[in-house]
Amino acid sequence: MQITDKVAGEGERSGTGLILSHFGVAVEVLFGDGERRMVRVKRNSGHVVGDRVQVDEEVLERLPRTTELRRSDARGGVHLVAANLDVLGIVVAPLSPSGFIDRAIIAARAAGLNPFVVANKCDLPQARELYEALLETYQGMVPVFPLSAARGEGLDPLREFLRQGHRGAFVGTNGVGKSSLLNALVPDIDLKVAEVSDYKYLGRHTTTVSTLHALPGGGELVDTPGFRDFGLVDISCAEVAAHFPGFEALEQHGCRFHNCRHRQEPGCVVTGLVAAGELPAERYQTYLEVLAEAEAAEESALRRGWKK
Ligand SMILES: Nc1nc2c(ncn2[C@@H]2O[C@H](COP(=O)(O)OP(=O)(O)OP(=O)(O)O)[C@@H](O)[C@H]2O)c(=O)[nH]1
Ligand SMILES: [Mg+2]
Repeated sequence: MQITDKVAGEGERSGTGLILSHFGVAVEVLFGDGERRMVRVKRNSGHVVGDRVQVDEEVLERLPRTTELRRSDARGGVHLVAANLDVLGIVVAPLSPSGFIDRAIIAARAAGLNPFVVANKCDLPQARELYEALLETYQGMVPVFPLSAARGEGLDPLREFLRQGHRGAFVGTNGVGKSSLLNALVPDIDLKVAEVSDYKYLGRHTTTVSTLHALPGGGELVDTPGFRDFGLVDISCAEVAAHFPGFEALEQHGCRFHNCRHRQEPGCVVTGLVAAGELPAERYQTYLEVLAEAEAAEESALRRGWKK
């Protein structure tokens, strides 16, 4: 599918299309023949980038979604990142906060998306040691692409991966280089990127609206505004354990108790791996943190249910 720059006049077209971007009271829709136009929507319509829609004149109806990726922020607000994705690109750079990758992987897997990690800014001297550790932790569990968007180095393996017809989104904290990466992958777009390239400037919000782009070699990617916390939404404790990166052995060997939370239960595969030195204690600690968050969320959902 080729995304063209032609924008048709309002009210001229009907048919099914794909939401490319969302601007408060209007969405930009791409129709099957490559034409794009803005269609008005209610401010809190709930439509997001990646939604398939049926448009009749000015009436827009959302079609059923195959996937939905949600996250919560530090204040408990729930955000829908995008719809109908099949992969999620988690972008990191030196100084990215820890914890983002694991939560994003769990959320992606629970939503039926295959996560991958993009380790950007490989040109910075701080990157080497950091990314060696990152590869050690995640290689073999999720694809990891170390690259430099600024220098255009290391992009081919990522292009090859996306070419298989994937539709994904880049998520990551502010300033990790999501938009820079999109600009490098799609030569005819010019997304706004932060002016200061200093790796310390991770706190600015440069991108404010999510936008979907087709890659010249195949595949589609959504550039999203950066955010600091990938809070989990409606993820059960069982899902945390099932999707935690490093717990893949659980797929083959179950624990003694089917509802094992991998704390002190006897016959637990995970604590066995930690004791044998096959799972780093640090990784296990991270699991316990995420598990505690999921338990707290489950309990507060229960309390809300009781109050009804
Ligand atoms: N050294 C270096 N700098 C980079 C690289 N990629 C991006 N940058 C710089 O990092 C800064 C932030 O890049 P953006 O692409 O705006 O980051 P973003 O993730 O889209 O940020 P938000 O839109 O705020 O979420 C810019 O000044 C880029 O020039 C890279 O590979 N190496
Ligand atoms: Mg950006």
